[in-house]
Amino acid sequence: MRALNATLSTIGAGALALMSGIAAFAQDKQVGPTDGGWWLPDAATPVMEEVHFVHNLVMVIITAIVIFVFLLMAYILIRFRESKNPVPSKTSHNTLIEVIWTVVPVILLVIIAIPSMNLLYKQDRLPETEMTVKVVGNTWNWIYSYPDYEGVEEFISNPLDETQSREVGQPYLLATDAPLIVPINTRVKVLVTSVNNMHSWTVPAFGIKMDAVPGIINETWFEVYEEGTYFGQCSEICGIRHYKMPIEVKAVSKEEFAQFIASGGIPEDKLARLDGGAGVTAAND
Ligand SMILES: [Cu+2]
Repeated sequence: MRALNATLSTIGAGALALMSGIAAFAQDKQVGPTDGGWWLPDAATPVMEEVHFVHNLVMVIITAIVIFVFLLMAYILIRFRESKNPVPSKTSHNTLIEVIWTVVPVILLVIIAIPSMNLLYKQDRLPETEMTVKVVGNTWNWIYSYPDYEGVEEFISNPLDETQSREVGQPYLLATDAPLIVPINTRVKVLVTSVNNMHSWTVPAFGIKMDAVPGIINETWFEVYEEGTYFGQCSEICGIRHYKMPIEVKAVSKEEFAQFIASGGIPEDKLARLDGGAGVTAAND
């Protein structure tokens, strides 16, 4: 699947793929929107790889259809224009053509439907997961916790303002004071809910967009391949500061994650590094 995806992506976005390949060697890999970016973000999880595959497959099919219809229309306009074809044909029925224009779209729909259904199933059905994180949407921040581990407090992940983002060298409206920390190569179950209005926990590189609804716990999963910082945003139109609900997930090695949990699961507090920073707040303060 990865190899096929790579080939399809190269057809569509060769230059972009090359650029992100170079960026992957950077020390602290950051995955989020890029200036002038026009393709999907690099896949960081198996689900996103499949999103890429289905997306690229549909792109190839619809491009072929558009080109075919365009050429057919051009041919008809030129070949059957009034001056060239003064006596119009009275034909209104051709069985072979009718069979073709019914059967070909059905075949194309089946070709699209099979991987689409597989993808929906993969996104919806959780595999055996190795750990759980709980994500709570709260107007206007996210609350993260690790229910599997005792003595690990839940914490609030607040957005950084423009000056703070610049000072820590991370993108404004994507950077937070305390990222969600997860280990790489680990299947993580994500429980998503909200304490007030509806939000949506969306991390494009993970292929995740899960609604956070008060009174309901939705679940999804991811398994990150590579260490790095992955950015997302709330993507529900939840209110006036909707656009200020960034999501930052830091994928670290399993050893680093074990250390993080052993030391009480206290997130790296970026605000503490800045003058006048309020510091990370435990959610139950
Ligand atoms: Cu929101």
